[in-house]
Amino acid sequence: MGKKKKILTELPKGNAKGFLGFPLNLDLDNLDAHIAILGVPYGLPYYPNELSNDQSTAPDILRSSAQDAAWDEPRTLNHFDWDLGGSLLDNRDIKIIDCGNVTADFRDPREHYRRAEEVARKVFSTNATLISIGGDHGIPIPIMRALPKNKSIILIQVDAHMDWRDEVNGEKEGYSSPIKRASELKSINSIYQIGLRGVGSGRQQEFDEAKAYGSNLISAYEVHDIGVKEVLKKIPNGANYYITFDADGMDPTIMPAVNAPTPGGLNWLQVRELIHGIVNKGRVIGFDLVEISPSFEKGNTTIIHAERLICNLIGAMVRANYFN
Ligand SMILES: [Mn+2]
Repeated sequence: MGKKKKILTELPKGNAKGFLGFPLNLDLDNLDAHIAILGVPYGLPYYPNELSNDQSTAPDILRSSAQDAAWDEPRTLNHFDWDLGGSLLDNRDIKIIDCGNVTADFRDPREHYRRAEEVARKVFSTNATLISIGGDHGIPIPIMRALPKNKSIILIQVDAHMDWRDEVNGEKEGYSSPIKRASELKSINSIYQIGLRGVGSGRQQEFDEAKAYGSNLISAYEVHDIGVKEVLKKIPNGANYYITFDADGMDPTIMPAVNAPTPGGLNWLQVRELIHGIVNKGRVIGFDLVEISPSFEKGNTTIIHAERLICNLIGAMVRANYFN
């Protein structure tokens, strides 16, 4: 008898379609895609009741509540998109697969991260770009562990918070620690943290550690002051990039569904310009969008911005000739 095969991902709950109507396919060993979309619902909690937190519902809600899902025809794929100057995939032969959501084992909360890492490694090994939907800000920890070791990667974080805690309540892989854990990875060669502001879990010691590492800390106020073009000039060209995008990096007036709404965040124009700018510098090999807490949503505003953000990312990568 062979070893029972682990089920790494599962279909979204209910009758949800793949994100933007892209085909759902759980066969990760035969992945045939330029871009893989993946739900990663669960972080590692600081309190027992936080495992199945509000953020864990975001992948399915993004699939089912995106504007595109409300239309009776797949407009996003076929209609002219003014953000991109044409249709999403520019009439090119680009394959996008929604790989479903990473499964969990309630008897072992860490198993979800092991599976997320295994899925991410499979995707990266095919050279597809991975777009992960969280989940809280713990979920990039296993995904970044799976980043190819033979490429030097620049990490770009958009976030109100530094996320440099070594541990909280003994947990080293929760949502306050992704950048600290990234700083320990050999594959990450430099870090740019954009949108910092307000008060979070970080203290003076985390600030000092981030500075000692050489992380490039760019506050939201600096972005507002000097503009995105100047911010982009600080980031080297011609590299591989991994982008981790915390929804609270954007202003809470346009992304209200977050646990830590903080005034002064990036606006839509800034975020759009930043994403297009990074995509055109080199190659984005992975992106995650985390920390959407749907119970705080106001009028689908957060989800619509999230959807547009991912469409701008995809459309920019296609036009930068990533896939042909
Ligand atoms: Mn964060």
